[in-house]
Amino acid sequence: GSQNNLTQNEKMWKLMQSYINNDKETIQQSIVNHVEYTLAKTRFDFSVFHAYQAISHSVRDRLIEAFNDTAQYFTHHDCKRVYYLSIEFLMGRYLQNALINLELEENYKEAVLELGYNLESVYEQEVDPALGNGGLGRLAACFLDSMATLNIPAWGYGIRYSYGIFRQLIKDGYQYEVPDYWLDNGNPWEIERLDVNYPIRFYGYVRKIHENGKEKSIWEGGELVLARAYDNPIPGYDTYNTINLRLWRSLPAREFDFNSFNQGDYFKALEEREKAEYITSVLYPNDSNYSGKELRLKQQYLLVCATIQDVIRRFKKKKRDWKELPEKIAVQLNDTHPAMAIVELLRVLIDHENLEIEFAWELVYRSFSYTNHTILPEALEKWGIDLLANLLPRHLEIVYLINFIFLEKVTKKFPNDLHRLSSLSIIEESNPKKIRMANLSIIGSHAVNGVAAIHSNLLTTTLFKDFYELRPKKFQNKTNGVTPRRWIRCCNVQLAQLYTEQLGGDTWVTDLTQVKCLENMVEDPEFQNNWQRIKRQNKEQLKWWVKENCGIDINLDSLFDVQVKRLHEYKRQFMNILYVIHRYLQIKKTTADQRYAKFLPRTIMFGGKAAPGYINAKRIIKLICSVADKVNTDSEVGDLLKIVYLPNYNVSNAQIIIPATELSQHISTAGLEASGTSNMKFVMNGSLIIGTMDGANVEIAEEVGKENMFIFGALVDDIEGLRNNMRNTDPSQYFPPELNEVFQKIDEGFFGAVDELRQLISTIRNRNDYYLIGADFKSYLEAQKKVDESYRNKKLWTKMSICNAIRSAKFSSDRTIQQYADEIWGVKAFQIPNPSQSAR
Ligand code: CJB
Repeated sequence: GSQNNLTQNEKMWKLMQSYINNDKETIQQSIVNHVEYTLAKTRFDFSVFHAYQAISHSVRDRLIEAFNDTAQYFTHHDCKRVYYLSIEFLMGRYLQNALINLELEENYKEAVLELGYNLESVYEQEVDPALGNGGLGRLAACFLDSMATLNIPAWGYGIRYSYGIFRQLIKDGYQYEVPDYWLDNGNPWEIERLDVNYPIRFYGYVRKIHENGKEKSIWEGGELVLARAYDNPIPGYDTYNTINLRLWRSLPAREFDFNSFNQGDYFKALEEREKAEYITSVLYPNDSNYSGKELRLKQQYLLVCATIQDVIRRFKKKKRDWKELPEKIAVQLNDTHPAMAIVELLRVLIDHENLEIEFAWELVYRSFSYTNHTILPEALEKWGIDLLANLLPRHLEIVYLINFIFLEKVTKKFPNDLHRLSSLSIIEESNPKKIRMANLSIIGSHAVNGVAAIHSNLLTTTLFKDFYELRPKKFQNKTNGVTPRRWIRCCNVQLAQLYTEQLGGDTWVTDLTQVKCLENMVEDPEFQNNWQRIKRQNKEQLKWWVKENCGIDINLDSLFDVQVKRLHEYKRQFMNILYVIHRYLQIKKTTADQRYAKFLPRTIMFGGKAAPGYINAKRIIKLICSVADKVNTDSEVGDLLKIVYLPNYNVSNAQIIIPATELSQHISTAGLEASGTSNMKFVMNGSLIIGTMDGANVEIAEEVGKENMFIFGALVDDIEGLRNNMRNTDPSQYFPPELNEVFQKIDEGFFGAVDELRQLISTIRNRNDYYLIGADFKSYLEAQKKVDESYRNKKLWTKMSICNAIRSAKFSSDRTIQQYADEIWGVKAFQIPNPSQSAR
């Protein structure tokens, strides 16, 4: 028949035209097919975990189809692309998010139920892909969701670590780090690209040759490894667009060194090659803390070098002039970790493509932009010259070249200003000299942004002041945001339902400003009842989680008070637990008959990982756990006070913790938390904030109203004066009496672990309270008192909670990404038509 007359291409097209259907039977058929042919299991002998695997593969099929169509569509329209480069992507579980974004959750729920499985328990089977430490990596994940949803032609680029952030065990009050080999059972969400491999060079030397009267540099020798692409489809919500997160894995190079295999030691030579795999083995578990390890620089360069090759290959697919580059690509640097991409692109343009340096440089900085995420000095990357000279010799030469050209321009504008010159220079004139990656990032970018208004202001007035004076227009603010898909729609299904009912539809999921319309429900008794019911059900869920994971019974009627984030002195979990001790001592001082009248029951929960080498952070965990031991077993206290350390805080348990929280703590020393993003998630889920005027708290207060938050503590402008005061005051006078009493109890060994805990408090007691716990403690106490008063008035609390949630629209990452797209990237949306909605 006519079939035989089709060309091979036409035949394939015809077969592919049968787009996947999503009725119950087709879904079930595809799941069963995967059980049989992908897992090679019999239908009668498979567990809920196999169900998870089969279901995921069936969802993956649907993702891949949209993913391929999207990529083709972008290519066909030759649109400007955004490349979001990040050393971390903290994605969390895929399955539920994918189903919700594809709007297939109901279909699958039904289909799976008939096969004998409850979809929720299937979700629980998935390990968290935890390729990030905390805020920075999670921000990148939220951004991908928003870029897909807003139909922006964007790709994420990162590293496929074999080991994500370690799993945290708490035993006898101490943190233990267990390796997270998350790929153990395979990963249905990725597509291994056997045919996308790029060579990456390390070490070697630069040879100079002369060609047409010009000097040319050739970087050669050293070691080669391969970077292989693994693609992770990212579906948008309420759109067919599905973008890509491309992660690189290192492998031994295909070319081999004849000499080493000829020495006779075959095994030794193989061993050398195997070392290549180690580069992308493990995520560095430091949050906001730089450590100048060579392996880390190798990871960074692998990411950068593979990505730039990929970007250039795509740009060159069409024949065009290099001058079009900044009109076709926008590269966003998520902090300085991928900043070497600036040098790498310039290197390719001048060494391989033979462009003139001035022309190439203009293409580079017009293409790049850079986001700063912290002003903490210990987090700023500075690579030693020797390390760089050895690992990336040509890049070091180019850095000097960039610096020379840049400083010449500065000198013209500010003659005889050596001080300014040395602060702007990429090279820190220390011994040994260092490369300042922040300076390189600013110089190589057309836009630089902070992540909340207060933080962006600090950048231009302190850390990057001199750069700001040079190019004020380069500096912008992009207040962070979080995706309402994962952080409302997925994690708080009941709240999502309430919104959908009240608003008569679910378009709020992509336009959070709609929930503002519920202002008129704030006083509505029925709405308030629904609100309370939802919070209580979420609290129940957390109660079970705590019972199962910590063995502790918590009181459902108590105020759920939560501080979950990485352990860090600037975040002041220490201050929180010192207050808890104070509260405990007050309860003990009250006679039994008065206790319940005087104190409100509270459950205070902490969670978060400490970097393995961060001694003080680990001591803070020990203090929290020691206090918990004492208090939780004190029969005089009963359920008036319970303290819980939630082990292994991660994205999937955040999805349980956050919706159940009534009060969340964001209490960093003013000026030190660049933004914070969990504060946004808590507010969206109706938690009230006790917090300082820091990071995005400031803007949250503007949106929800100060009267709906518990704000306390020194303002950023007070900090310097307070530190001076602290250093000049006798410690016994400096700390308020309530705090001295707490210190004394710890000193006495009341909570055990006396040596360790004494060392911890001695770090702040001896005129060394850098994070100003002593200065803020009094006002923290007052804020806590207000919390209790407000919670006593259930109606008032509910009202405050509602106001927080319905006024949180600004903190949707959709708003953030739209601003990046308009004000930094200059990209437009390209929405691909949904084939199932158009005639085929
Ligand atoms: N941040 O998570 C990190 N790691 C760093 O190395 C530096 C900063 C955090 O980034 C978040 C996203 O911008 C911020 O919300 C948070 O304040 C900051 O500490």
